[in-house]
Amino acid sequence: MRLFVGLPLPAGVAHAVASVRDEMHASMGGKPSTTANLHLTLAFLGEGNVQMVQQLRQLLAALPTAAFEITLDVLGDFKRGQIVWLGSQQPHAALLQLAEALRMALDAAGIVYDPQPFAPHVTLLRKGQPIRAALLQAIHWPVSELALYVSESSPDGVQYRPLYQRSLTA
Ligand code: 2AM
Repeated sequence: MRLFVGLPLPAGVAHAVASVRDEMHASMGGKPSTTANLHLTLAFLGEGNVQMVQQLRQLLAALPTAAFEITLDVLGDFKRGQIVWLGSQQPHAALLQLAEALRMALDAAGIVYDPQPFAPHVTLLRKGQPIRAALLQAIHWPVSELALYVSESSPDGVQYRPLYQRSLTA
């Protein structure tokens, strides 16, 4: 099982992000994320088993997390357009704290994750074109859910399926 922890987008936010994705896809091609797959990765865990999923459920349930809001207002890319994403001009302290608390809990539990520095973004499409970072009309995202996902491949493409989901409290 290929696992990661992320923030799912509520339907209204996913809809707004999907229209930016569609514009980018129309202008540069590439392989768009499906609307259902849109999310922000907090930690990529890689291969895991059932026992690890159980451990992760407990770990995520115990995270001290409060709801917060993210503003998505910047379009950018990694690896010269291999990943085209939507992110935030300003870092959000609550988001960085949540990612840090998660990483500390994973460290304490001995669960290995991709150690690259946290670079919050929502992937719009892959295999696109290099772009110049641009400001967009802000999309306000009230973050109120956290999920453990499994990445599953099928003939229809990759699907990110939540195995566990919890609310963040207001
Ligand atoms: P993304 O966050 O840029 O979209 C499942 O593969 C998800 O985990 C994807 O959203 C993917 O990219 C993210 N991810 C983060 N680090 C990864 C890594 N080292 N390998 C694969 N996917 C990774």
